[in-house]
Amino acid sequence: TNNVTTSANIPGLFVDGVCVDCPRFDGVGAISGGGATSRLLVDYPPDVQAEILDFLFLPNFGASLHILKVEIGGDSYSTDGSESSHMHSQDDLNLSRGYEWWLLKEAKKRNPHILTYGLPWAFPGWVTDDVKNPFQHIDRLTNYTLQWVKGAKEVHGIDIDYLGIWNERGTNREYVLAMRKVLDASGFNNVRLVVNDGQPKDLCPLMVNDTEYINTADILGFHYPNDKSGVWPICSSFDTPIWASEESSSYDDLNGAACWARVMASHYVLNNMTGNIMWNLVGSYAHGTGWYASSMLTAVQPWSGYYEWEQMPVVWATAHYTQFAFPGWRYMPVGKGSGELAQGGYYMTLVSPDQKYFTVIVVKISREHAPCTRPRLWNWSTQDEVFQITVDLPILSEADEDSADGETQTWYSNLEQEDTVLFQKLDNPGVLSRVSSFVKSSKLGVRSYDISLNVTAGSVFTVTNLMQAGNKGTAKVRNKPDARFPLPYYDDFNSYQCDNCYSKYLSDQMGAFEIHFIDDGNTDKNGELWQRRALVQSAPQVPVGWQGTTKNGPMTVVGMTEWEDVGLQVSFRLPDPGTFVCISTRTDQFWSNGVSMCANTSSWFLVYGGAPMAGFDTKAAIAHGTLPASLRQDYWHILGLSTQGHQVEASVNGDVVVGKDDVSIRVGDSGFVALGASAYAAVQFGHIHIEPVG
Ligand code: 147
Repeated sequence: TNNVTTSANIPGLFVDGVCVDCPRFDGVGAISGGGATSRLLVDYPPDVQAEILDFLFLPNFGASLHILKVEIGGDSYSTDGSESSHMHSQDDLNLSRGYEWWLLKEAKKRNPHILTYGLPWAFPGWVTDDVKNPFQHIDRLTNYTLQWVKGAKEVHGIDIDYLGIWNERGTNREYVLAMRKVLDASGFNNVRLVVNDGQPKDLCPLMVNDTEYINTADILGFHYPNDKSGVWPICSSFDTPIWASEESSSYDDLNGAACWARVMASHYVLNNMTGNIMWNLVGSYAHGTGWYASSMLTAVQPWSGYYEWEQMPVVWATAHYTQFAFPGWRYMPVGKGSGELAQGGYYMTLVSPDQKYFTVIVVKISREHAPCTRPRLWNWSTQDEVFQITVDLPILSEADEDSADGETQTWYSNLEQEDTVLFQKLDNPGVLSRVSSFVKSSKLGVRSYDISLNVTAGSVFTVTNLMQAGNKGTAKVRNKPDARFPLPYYDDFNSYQCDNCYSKYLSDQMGAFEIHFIDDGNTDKNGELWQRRALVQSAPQVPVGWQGTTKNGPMTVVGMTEWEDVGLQVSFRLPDPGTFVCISTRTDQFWSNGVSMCANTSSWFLVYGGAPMAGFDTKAAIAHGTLPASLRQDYWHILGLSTQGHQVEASVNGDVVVGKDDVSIRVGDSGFVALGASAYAAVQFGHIHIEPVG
C-alpha cells in the first residue's frame, strides 16, 4: 500500500447562496430499446416482474434510475429485435403498441420524478421516399414524432422530458429547428431536444457559428465518448450540457459494473459531462441475439421466473450514484471538490440545491478491470491510497444546528473481486469479511466532515450526510433458473385480450408481428369458424432501417439458439398471390442461416444455410416445386418443417414435399424457430406449434 494523501477543500464558491461554477447534475439513466431489449420482461409472472421493475426504478431500493430512455419503435431491427411503430402508415395511429408505454408507466408509478427520453432507431417507410434518409419530408417526420409525444401525454399521462433525433445515423438541422417549432406550437415547450446521439465529430464542427442550431439543441448527447480525445474543445465552447447519452454495452458482471462506475465519474471529471445513460436497461432478449446480457440485470426466463437476483453488480454500482444524488443537484467543480485521485481514479462532490446535503463519490478502478465495450482505454496505473477530503460548504454550519448534524454514512463496493466482494470494514480495517457489493459501513455518526478513506483498487465509496438515503433492496421472489424454453409450445393467438399487442415469447426481428382481431369469416373443412384472432405482420412497407437488414422480409423468432431437432407447424393466410410465407428452424436473428420452408399461392421452396430470400433464386433452394392445387388466399393453410440431425421433413397442408431422405443438412447446426414473409405484406398466422423431435 502506497499511502498517499489527496485532500480537497471546498472553498466558498457560493455567491448569494448559489454556486455559480457548479454544473448541474442531470442524472443517471438506462435505455430500453435499441432494440427490443425489454421484450421478454413483458412475459414474466407479475410478482417477479414487479420486483425487477423495483430493482430498476424504485427510489432508494436498487438502481433507482433518474432517467428512462426508450426506443420510439420503427418497425425495424435495432440490435435485439424490432419494436412496433405507433404509425405503421401515414393514416395509422395506435398509442398502445409495444411495451415502452407500459414500461414508462411502471417507472413513473415507482418514481413520479423519473425523467423520460424518447429516441428512434428506425422509422416506418412512409415518412420518406428514400429508406436511407428519414429527413426527406420534414413535415411528415415532425408530425410522426409529435404524435408520439402527444400520445405519451394524452393517452398515458406521461410527460416526455427529452427527445432525440435518430440513433447514431445523424441529425438534420432543418428537422431539429422544425421539431422545436412544432413542439412549442403544440404546448410541449418543456420537451428538451438531445442532439445527436452519435459522435461529437459528426455534430460540433457543423454547429460552429450556427447559434440557432446551438441554441435549439438543449443537450449534446454522445455515445461511448472517449474521455481522452474527440472534439471536446468545440463541443464545450457552446456551453450546452453534454451527456453520455449511451454508455457501457458491457456485461452485467463485475467488469461491467467497474466500467460503468468508472465512466460516470471520468466523464464529469475529465469532460464536464453531466448525464450518463447505460445501454441497456434490462437484458430480456434471448441468448444468441446480439449483446446478450449487456445490461443492468438479465431476465431472460419468463417461463421459470428466474432473473439474477443473487448478484446484480451493475445495479449496485449504479446505486452508489443514484441513491445519493438527484437531478438538479450540483457537481462541485474540478479542482474544488471534484477531481482525479493522485494515484489513479476519480472523486466528485455533489451538493443538494439547498446545500444542506453533500455526497462524495470516489472510484478507483485499475486499468485491467476498467474496459467497457468501447472506446479503447488510454494508459493509466492505479495504486492504493488514502484519500482525505474536507467538506466545508457555507450552509453546513447551519445544518449543524439540526440533530443529525455532522453525521455521515459510507457505502462501499469493490468491483474487482469475483463472485463475492471483500469488504474492508472501515472501523476495523484489519478485518476482511466476505459480503456482496453496496455495503453500508458500520461506522456511522462520524460527526465530522473531514473524511478519510482507504481507497484500494476496485473501490467505490459513497460518503454522504443524507442520512435517510441508501438502501440495499432484497429479492423476495427467488425462483430457480431453468434456461430451457418449455416444449411443446402451442399458441393459436385466440386467448389474447388485446389488439395490436405482441404474442407471448415471440421476438420480432424485422417488421411488426401483432395480434389482431381478424374478420376472416372463414371456416374450416367442417364449416366451423376457425378462429377470431391471428398474428398479423403489420408493417406495410420496407422501413427506414437502422442497420442494413432490409434484404430479408419481416421475421420473428422464438425459442432458443441452442435448438437443433424440433418440429414446427404453422397455419397461415396469404395476403396476395406473390408473397411467400416462410417458417424456419436452426436460424438466427438475421435469418442468415438455418432451414427455411416457404410457400406462396402456387409454389414452395426449401432453403438451407442462407437467408430464405435467396431461395427465390431457385438455384439456392435445396428443393422446390409447384403446388398441385394452388393455395386459396381466403383459406388457412399449414406449413410443416422438422429437422432432426441431418434430416429435414417439410409439408404443405399435410402433404410431405421434402421427405427425410430427400436432402441432407449438417448435423450440429442449431438456432431459433422463425416465422416470416418475403415482403412487407399482411401475412396472417393462425397458430404455431413446436415440439421436440427425437
Ligand atoms: C449502439 C446502439 O446504439 C445500441 O442500440 C446497441 O446496438 C449498442 C451495442 O453496443 O451499440 O451502437 C453503436 C455501434 C457502434 C459504435 C457505437 C455504438 N461504435 O463503433 O462506436
